[in-house]
Amino acid sequence: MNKIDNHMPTAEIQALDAAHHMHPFTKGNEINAKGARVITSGTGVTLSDSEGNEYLDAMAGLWCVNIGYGRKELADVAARQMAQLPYYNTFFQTTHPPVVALATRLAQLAPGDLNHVFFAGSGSEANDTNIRMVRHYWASLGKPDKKVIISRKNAYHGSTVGSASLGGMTPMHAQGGLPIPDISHIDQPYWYGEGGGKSPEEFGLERARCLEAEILRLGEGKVAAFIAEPVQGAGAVIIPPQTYWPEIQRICDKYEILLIADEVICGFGRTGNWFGSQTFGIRPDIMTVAKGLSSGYIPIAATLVSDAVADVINGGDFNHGYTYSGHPVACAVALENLRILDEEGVVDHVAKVAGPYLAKKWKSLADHPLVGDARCIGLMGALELTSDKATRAGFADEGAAGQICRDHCFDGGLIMRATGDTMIISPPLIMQESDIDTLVARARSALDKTYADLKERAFFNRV
Ligand code: PXG
Repeated sequence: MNKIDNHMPTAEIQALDAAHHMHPFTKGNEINAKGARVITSGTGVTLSDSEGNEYLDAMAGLWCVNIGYGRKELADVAARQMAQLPYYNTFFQTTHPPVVALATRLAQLAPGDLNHVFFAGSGSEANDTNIRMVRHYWASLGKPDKKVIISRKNAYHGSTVGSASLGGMTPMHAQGGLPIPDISHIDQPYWYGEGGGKSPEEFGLERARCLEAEILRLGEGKVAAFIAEPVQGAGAVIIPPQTYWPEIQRICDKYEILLIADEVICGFGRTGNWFGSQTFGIRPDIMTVAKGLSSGYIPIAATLVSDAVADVINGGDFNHGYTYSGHPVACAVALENLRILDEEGVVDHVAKVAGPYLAKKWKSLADHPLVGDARCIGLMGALELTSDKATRAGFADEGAAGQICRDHCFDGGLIMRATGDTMIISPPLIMQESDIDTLVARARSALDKTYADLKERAFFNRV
């Protein structure tokens, strides 16, 4: 009687959804009144809904379905592992083959000497692990006061109490008593929005030096680590100027601050290398991975740890771990996903084919009257909607233009996200050139319709 399947009428699914399911980051009453869109299946880069509509998914789910939908190999591996050993923990002096194989593979793939892996179930959990690990690391070295973690405004590091505190999203901090103590946030390298008349290079250096200023303000003896995404994802695909990361690296080295690269979005090919750290020449001490690790087919995440940090942590008990740390089924699925990424040359495809092609097509959208900036790197990109290209002015009703555009995208068969008035994409990495043509054509059509709507609704009165 309670079976929810694809044959149930959409309205019935929506009614049950409204009655019982609470959606993340959503105005509950609004979605309940309207009825959620019911997604029922996916193949390649395409999703289908319960009404038979098809969408090109330019968000790869939530920045995660790197190999695309419908890869049966992953389902087969999961079924085999479930039959053999569906679960065992790694807490009590035990291990199992899938967790060993995945840790070994990650150590091979990761840059530098990130040879040690602590598993978690989500990016948020892995970042919570990082908070405890870096503080415990310094305490173990006799420096218990080195516990402040510096992060950035508008960073996204997760939704648990710890990881949301690391993140710099003010609407998240406003709920539930965040942030926890000893986290501090510096300004982000968002040149389009905050760079004013400065060159990107000058601005990148200036924003990197905010880290040095913060370390000096707090005192080097108080700072444990700096955490950042190589490219801010949820913050609206903020690609730092070329000068930013080298200066950040110099500062972390100079002041003995651990550098944590949050690769939850940038990892596993998104920027055209296995990791964003390689794209930007970052040498992290710790790396957070999730999402693309399993292409979202199953929840799994990890903290990758350098030899030096692991040496200290392994010196005693680390009183930390999750029931599902190194879950055998999740590890087996992740391994199969990494095999596909590797053997099918998906990362190279992003670097040599899809990334350059997207760059050419995506940047051509900058000529649209509504677009103030069209930027991308690898297979992630953003369009800044503006009411005045010359001044980069936004709109009086912030976020409304983005939502109008997002709705036109959906109606036109394209899933593109709005973050405020910035449209963002992060499609599956297996996109072919013809998919990119479709993506960009649908995006342009949605922009045209949005522009017409905004004019009609007098959104441009401000300028
Ligand atoms: N770090 C980064 C860089 C992320 O993007 C997390 C950590 C947390 O991962 P989990 O698996 O705990 O969600 C993320 C997640 C959005 C959006 O609106 C982005 C994420 C999650 C939810 C929404 O773009 N990223």
